Amino acid sequence: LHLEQRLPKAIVGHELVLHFQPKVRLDDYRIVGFEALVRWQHPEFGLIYPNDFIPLAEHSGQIIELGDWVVTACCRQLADWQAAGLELVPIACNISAKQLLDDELPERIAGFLAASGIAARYLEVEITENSLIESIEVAGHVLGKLAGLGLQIALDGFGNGLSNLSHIRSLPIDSLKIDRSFISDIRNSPDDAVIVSSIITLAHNLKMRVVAEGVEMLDQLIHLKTAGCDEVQGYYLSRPVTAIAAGQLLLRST
Ligand code: G
Ligand code: G
Ligand code: MN
Ligand code: NA
Repeated sequence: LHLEQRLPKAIVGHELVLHFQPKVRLDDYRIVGFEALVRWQHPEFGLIYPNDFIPLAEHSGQIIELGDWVVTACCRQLADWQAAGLELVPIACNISAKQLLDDELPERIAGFLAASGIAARYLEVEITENSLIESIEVAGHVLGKLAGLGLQIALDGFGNGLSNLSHIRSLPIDSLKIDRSFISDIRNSPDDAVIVSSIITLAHNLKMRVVAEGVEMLDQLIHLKTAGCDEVQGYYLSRPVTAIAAGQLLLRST
């Protein structure tokens, strides 16, 4: 496919787009945030999903440039909504391991925020525990700087991968996103239900919010609300949508 060779051109040539998936608060069903998910609008192959090019970008190092594009596009989106008079909610972007090892990332993000006139609390980063393996020292330092700037930090896919409870003690984490593998069968699997309620208790006792991912059915949502989960994200509420559709959802939600 030669995707890797074309990627630099895609980054500078406006072929990347962000879709946005709402996070909904279970107290009042308002949208309290969005997750930005990158797509590549390829002139020949059509819409390409991140699983088909993020690994290539990580391997080649282009993830740094791509990641900067994602953050600037999130800042631009927030600035557009602010200019339109919408009440802002944070946008979260997914950050790869390589980005977390780049100790100049916090300064660049601070620059993107300043250039767009957006307060740091409206930008969130989602990291996975797998991205902490290579160097917890450097990654912890970068996360500390991001948190110091005022960004929110979410731990993505929690409970899956290489979970290590010392991470949530030592890192500045604001919310846990329960991996969707625990949500899919929550109504029928007592084990999954116990794991989810234990994660919720753990998070709340550590003063963190809990978001459930991959909510596809009403009965899952009801179960999560009863269990005290704070926020939900998933196809039942909305698929990831274009910027225009996301703005309309936000306008109707507030
Ligand atoms: O949107 P979709 O569910 O297909 O995303 C698949 C994977 O791609 C998810 O694990 C998601 O975290 C990752 N992903 C989506 N957008 C980005 C991005 O902007 N940067 C990075 N590093 N990963 C992303
Ligand atoms: O790894 P991460 O959590 O960042 O990935 C988010 C991915 O999950 C995106 O690719 C998004 O399209 C996908 N996603 C979002 N909601 C749902 C859902 O309800 N079910 C499933 N199967 N995937 C979802
Ligand atoms: Mn994510
Ligand atoms: Na996830």
